[in-house]
Amino acid sequence: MNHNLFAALRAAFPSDLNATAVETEDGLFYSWRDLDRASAMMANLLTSLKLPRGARVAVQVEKSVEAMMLYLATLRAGLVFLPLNTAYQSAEIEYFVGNAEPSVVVCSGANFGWVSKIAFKAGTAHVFTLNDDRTGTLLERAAHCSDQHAVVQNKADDLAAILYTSGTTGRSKGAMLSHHNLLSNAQTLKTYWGWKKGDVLIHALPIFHVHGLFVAIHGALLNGSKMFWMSKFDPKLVIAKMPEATVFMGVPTLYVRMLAEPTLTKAQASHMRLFIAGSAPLLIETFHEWQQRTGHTILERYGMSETAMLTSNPYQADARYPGQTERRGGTVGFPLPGVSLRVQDDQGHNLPVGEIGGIQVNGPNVFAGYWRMPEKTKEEFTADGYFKTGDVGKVDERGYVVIVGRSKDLIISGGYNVYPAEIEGYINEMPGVAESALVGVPHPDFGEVGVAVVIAKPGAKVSAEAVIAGLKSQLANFKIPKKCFVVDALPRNTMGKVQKNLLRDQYKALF
Ligand code: MCA
Ligand code: AMP
Repeated sequence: MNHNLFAALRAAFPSDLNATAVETEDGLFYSWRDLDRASAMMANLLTSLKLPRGARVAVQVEKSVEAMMLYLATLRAGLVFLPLNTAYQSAEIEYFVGNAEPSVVVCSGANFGWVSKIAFKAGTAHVFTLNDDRTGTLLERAAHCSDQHAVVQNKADDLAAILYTSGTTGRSKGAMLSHHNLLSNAQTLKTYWGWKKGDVLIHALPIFHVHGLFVAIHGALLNGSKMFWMSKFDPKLVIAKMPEATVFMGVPTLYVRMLAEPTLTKAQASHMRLFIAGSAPLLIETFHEWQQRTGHTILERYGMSETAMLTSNPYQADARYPGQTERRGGTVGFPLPGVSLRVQDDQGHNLPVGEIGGIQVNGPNVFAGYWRMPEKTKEEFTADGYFKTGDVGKVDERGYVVIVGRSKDLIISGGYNVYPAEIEGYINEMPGVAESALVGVPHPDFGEVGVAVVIAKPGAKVSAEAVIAGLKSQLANFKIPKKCFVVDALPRNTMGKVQKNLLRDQYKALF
C-alpha cells in the first residue's frame, strides 16, 4: 500500500474532474483536473532534479493556489515540504535554511536576490521563484513537464513536512511530520467534524502553518469539497461569501474582526454549517457574542505544530461521551479519537479529573521528533512515549479539556507564536542595553501582544523608539513588541529570576 498523503487526497477528488475545486477572490476558477495536472507538472519538475530521498523543499511565497499546488507536488514527488512565514527576514531565513539544508528553495521574485544568496551559501542547488500572479521560474520550468505523474511510493513514517516551531524552549526546532501523522489526523477530523457532500470551505488563513495548510486544505481535499480562496483575510469578504459556503476556520482574531462588521447577521450566516476556531485561546465573550449575532456556536479545537489536531469540541454525538454534544466555550473539547491525553504534575504523576498540570499526548498524529535534534526530542517526551505539550490545563468532570496557561514562555499574537527569548536576545545585543524582558499582555484584536521592558547599562541612554526600530530591521513584523518601556529595574524573586508575572500584571491594561 502507498502511504503517500497525496495518494489519499487524490483518491478523494470527485469523479467529475471538471467541477470547481477552488474559486479565488479574483474570480479565477480551478477545476480538480487543474489541481491534478499542475501538481503533476510541478512534481515532474521536482523529480527531474534527481534529489535524494527525504530532500527538503523550502517555500517562502505569498499565498496563492499555485503555492498550494506546490505543496501537493512536493508530497506527490515524495519530498519534504518546509513552509516559511512570508514575514520572515534574512536572519530568520538564514537560520531555517542553514538548519534544514533544503535542496530546493522557492521564494517570490521580489526576494530572489537575498533569499538565493542565503540558499546558495547554505548549499541549496535549486532556487525557483513563484509569485502570487501565476508567474515565476517554477511555473515557467514546470510548463515544459508532463502533466502525468505517478505518485511516489511512501511508507507511513516517511517524512512529509517539517514545520519550524520553538516548542517549549530555545531556538526554533523543525517538527518532523510523517505522511501517516498528517493523513490519520485529516481522516479523524473528516469524520469528527461531519464533513459531507456539498460542503464549501472559506479558506482565509495563511498556508505556512498547521491551521491553514493541513487542517483547512486537507479537510476540503479529503472531502472533495470546493474552497473559496482568499489570499489575505478580509472580514467583509468572508461574511459576503457565507451564503455560498458551509465551513469556516479561523484564529480568534478573525472572529473578533468579523464581529466588528455590521453585515454579520443570522440571515447572512444561515447557510453555514460550522465555524471552527483554534491556534490561540478564544475569549468566552467572543464565543457568546458570535452565538448571539449569528445563531452559530463556534467549535473550538486545540493543536500544535508537533501534533496537528489534538482535541475538539463535539460536532455531533461522540459515543465515548454519551449525551455530551455541547460545544462548550472556554474548553477545547475532548481528545480526538486515537489521541490519548493526560495531565501530569512536575513529578510525573498522573493527576485526577479537575486538577491542573502539564498536558501530555500520544497518538498517530504525534510527530517523530525534531529535525537533527535528538537530545531536544528526548527532553520533550516522557519515558513512556508521551509528548509534553508545554500547555497547562485540566480535564473537567465531563471529559472536556480546559487549557489554563502555558509552562513554555510563549506569546500567541493573532495566532502567530512569538518567543520572548528570541526577541530579548536581539534587544540585549543593542548598544547601551543591559537586559530586557518581553511579556504578553491582553489585546482586543490580537488576543495577546508583546510588551518589551528594557534596562539600560549604567550611564547609557536607550530610547524605546530605537529599540523598536532596531527590531523592525531584523525580525518578522508580527514579532515586534507593540510597546516598549525603558525602566530602572526588573522585578526579581529571591533566586534572581525575573518575575514576568508581575510585569504582565503591571502592563495588563495597556491596550
Ligand atoms: C499582523 N500584525 C500582527 C499580526 N499580524 N501583529 C501581531 N500579531 C499578529 N498575528 C501586524 C503587522 O506587524 C503590521 O504591523 C500590521 O499588523 C498589519 O500587518 P498585516 O499583515 O496587514 O496584518 P493583517 O493582515 O491584519 O493580519 C492579521 C491576521 C494575521 C489576519 C490576524 O496575523 C493572520 O492571518 N493570523 C493567523 C495566523 C495563523 O494562521 N495561525 C495558525 C498557526 P506594522 O504595520 O506595525 O508592521 S497553526 C497553530 O497555531 C496550531 C497548530 C493550531 O492549533 O492551529
Ligand atoms: P504552534 O506550535 O505554533 O502550532 O502552537 C501551538 C500552541 O498553540 C499550543 O501549544 C497552544 O499553546 C496553542 N493553542 C492552539 N490551539 C489552542 C486553543 N484552542 N486554545 C488555547 N491555545 C491553543
